[in-house]
Amino acid sequence: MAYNFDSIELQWQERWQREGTFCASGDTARPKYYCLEMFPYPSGKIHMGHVRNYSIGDVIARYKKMRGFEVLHPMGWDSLGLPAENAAKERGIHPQEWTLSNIGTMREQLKRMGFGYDWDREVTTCLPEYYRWNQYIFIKMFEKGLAYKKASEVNWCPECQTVLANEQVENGTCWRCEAHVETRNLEQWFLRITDYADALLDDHGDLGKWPPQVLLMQQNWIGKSAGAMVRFPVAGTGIKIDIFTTRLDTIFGCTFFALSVKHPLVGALLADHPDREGAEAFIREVESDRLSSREETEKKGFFTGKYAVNPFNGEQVPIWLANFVLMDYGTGAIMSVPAHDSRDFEFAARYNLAVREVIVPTVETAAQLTITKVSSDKGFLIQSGPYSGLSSDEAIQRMGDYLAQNELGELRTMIRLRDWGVSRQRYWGTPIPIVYCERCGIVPEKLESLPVLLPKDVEFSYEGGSPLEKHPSFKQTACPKCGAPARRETDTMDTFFDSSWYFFRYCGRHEALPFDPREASSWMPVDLYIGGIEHAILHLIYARFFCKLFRDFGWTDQKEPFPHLLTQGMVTLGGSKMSKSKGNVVDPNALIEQYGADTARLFVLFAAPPEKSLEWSDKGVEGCHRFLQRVWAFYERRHQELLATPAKQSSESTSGQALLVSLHETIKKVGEDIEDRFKLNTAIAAMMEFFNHLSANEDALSDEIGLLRHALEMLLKLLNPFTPHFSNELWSRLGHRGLLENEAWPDFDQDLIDMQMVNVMIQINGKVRDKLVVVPGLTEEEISGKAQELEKVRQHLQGKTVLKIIYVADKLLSYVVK
Ligand code: ANZ
Ligand code: ZN
Repeated sequence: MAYNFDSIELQWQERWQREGTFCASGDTARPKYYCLEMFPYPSGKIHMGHVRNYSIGDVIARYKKMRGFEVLHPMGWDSLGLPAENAAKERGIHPQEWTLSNIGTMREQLKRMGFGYDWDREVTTCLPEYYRWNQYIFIKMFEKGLAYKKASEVNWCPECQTVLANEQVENGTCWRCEAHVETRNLEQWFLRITDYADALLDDHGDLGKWPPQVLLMQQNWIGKSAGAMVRFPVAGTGIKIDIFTTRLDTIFGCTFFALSVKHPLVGALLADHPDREGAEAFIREVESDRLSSREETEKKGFFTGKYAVNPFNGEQVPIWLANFVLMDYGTGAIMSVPAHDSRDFEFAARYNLAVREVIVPTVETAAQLTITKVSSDKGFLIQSGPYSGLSSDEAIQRMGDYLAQNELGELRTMIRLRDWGVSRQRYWGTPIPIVYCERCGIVPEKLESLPVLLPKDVEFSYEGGSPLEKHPSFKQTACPKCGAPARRETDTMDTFFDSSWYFFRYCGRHEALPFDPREASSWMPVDLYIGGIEHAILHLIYARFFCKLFRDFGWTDQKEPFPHLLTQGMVTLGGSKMSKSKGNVVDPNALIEQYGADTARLFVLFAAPPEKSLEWSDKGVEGCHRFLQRVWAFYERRHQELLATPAKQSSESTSGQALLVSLHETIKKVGEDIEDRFKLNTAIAAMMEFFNHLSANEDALSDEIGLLRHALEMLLKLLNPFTPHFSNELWSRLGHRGLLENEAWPDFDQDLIDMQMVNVMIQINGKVRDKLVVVPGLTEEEISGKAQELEKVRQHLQGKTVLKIIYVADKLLSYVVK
């Protein structure tokens, strides 16, 4: 009978579900293992990226289960957010129906892949039973001053009368109506993540199992720099402006001063400017440049007519408005040192401003005063009054002392990270549980009144603000404090809020808290978190922030939620990422229909190591399928004998011994590859190699059926995490009633491996260059293939022609080369 994956796969999926094979229990003596993959956005159906991510996680989860761990492997839906709202506008489907129906489809697809999830713990963020806890957490944050409101800028389309996300602004115009986008100041909600900036940085020490580039990206995102704040008075006015610099040592080289057009003192500086209109036009221009592209535009400036006084030497330098000074970093004002900062240099060149060098690389070069190119390296000071001759670091300390003593500023550390703006003027999100009362001000909803339900009867149109804003009664409520008529907040939360704590929720539900702290303390931290590199910054920083916050709330004792992070590579076709817009996608459904879930799993795991990108290959898929067919055919060929014979774990014959060695080597390698940075591809290669060995010796072993049975059974155990339906099917056909998932992972016998291994010397022109330690009985091709992977052998063969190869089995491989 042929390998009929369709009926096989459905049957095992049903059995897993029936037996609750993957339901985790917190109460066991077994050690725990929490394996987590990033939950998907339910956009319609699963794509290859999901198949890959979830196949990797499933192998690890199943492997750990066979290793004796109590495994938690949950799944859920990150199901609030803009696409549902767009679908509603475009197709007239309510976001809730669209989302829940997508979830239904995708859940079935995941089951069809055979992924072993504990579906009892499924989390769906768009349901009130989940988002009510977003509201609860928000209120707790509000009570501690960690959620607050402040005016902040948003993109505003005057035609559509609505707020636009950055990605909805195309070249400064609205993506929908092409009207010119403006910025507006709106009151918005923020979370005080900056309070946790130091903890987020310091605890990188606990994240040794994260990819270094992810840590670096987070570090840059938080952007902590040591520097100084310096107060510059504006000549002839009472105004003083603070700047932030990382290079206080260059202050004698400051030849001009620059301000963001958004700086609050711009108005005061320009109050008596003769060309007010020119100034305003400049400000508008910078604004629209900023909206139209995120790339660095050319440097532009406008002279304010005012001068700033350098507190170190009393020098007056011109104050400019400059487009490269950002308001949301530092103080929004800078001292410009064109000799040592390339942005300042570009600006100075354009507007003909002075350039004065004050840092040289060595003490000796201090005498030469020629400026060749901008160097921002630290060095030694010149032309810097009493500080000349000092090293940069020494000068920074002394200048810092001077600032502090004279109250002109101080040494200070700045961070780039901003508080997290969580307000969204949208419908399909968690309503922010706040009420505005004329008498009481900003009042959080009462905890016992949660959830603040998202009303279903809303109108989806672009005009006139968000659907909640336009809803006839949602806004009208009573003040939770005094009962007077009051207005409900109509902003909803950023969906990153939802994904910042869902992994706590999987641990267990609770009546009065977002999750069960007792369950969480037994399951957390997540032992392995697997997901795309695109979440390297925001999601992972927010989730780490929430974990620290929950620790301060007393809900967990964890500092870090994910001590081990695996970022899987993308799936490509024709060298570029599979994407609908490029039209280069392979639909997982088609693949399952043609080859079955086990082949699909095997291919995505075999074609590349998890963290590398994976190029799609139909040939590769076929190759994996053929492998399974060959194992199947082996069973078919021998099944009557196999069934009639008990497994035997030893052998007296040479080929029998060689098979055992190869088996134990394979058990060892597969386990080690999985444990060592999840080299699932080489683990699969080892199993394929083992099966080749087995089938090559099938005839030689035809009177050792018990041994063949043992070998096949062990192979099925090793394969089980990768191709669980296939493995269980053959396992049961061999007469076993239980599931392979409940079998222990096989042990290997190192003594047996050592005893049986042979040393094969590799000679080149009579000289021994290296040796191979291998199982006995390998062919010349197998040995020379392995030999050519040895570095020393490769070196000596490079550029040479092989004239002759002599092979003495299990002893010597000798090359004669010229
Ligand atoms: C003078 C100077 C001399 C600077 C020099 C650098 C090199 P990081 O390291 O990223 O923190 N800067 C400060 N605030 C800015 C703003 N709002 N927009 C644009 N640039 C700003 O960068 C700090 C440096 O970036 C500061 O140090 C300042 O330029 C500039 F040889 O001051 B520096
Ligand atoms: Zn009130």
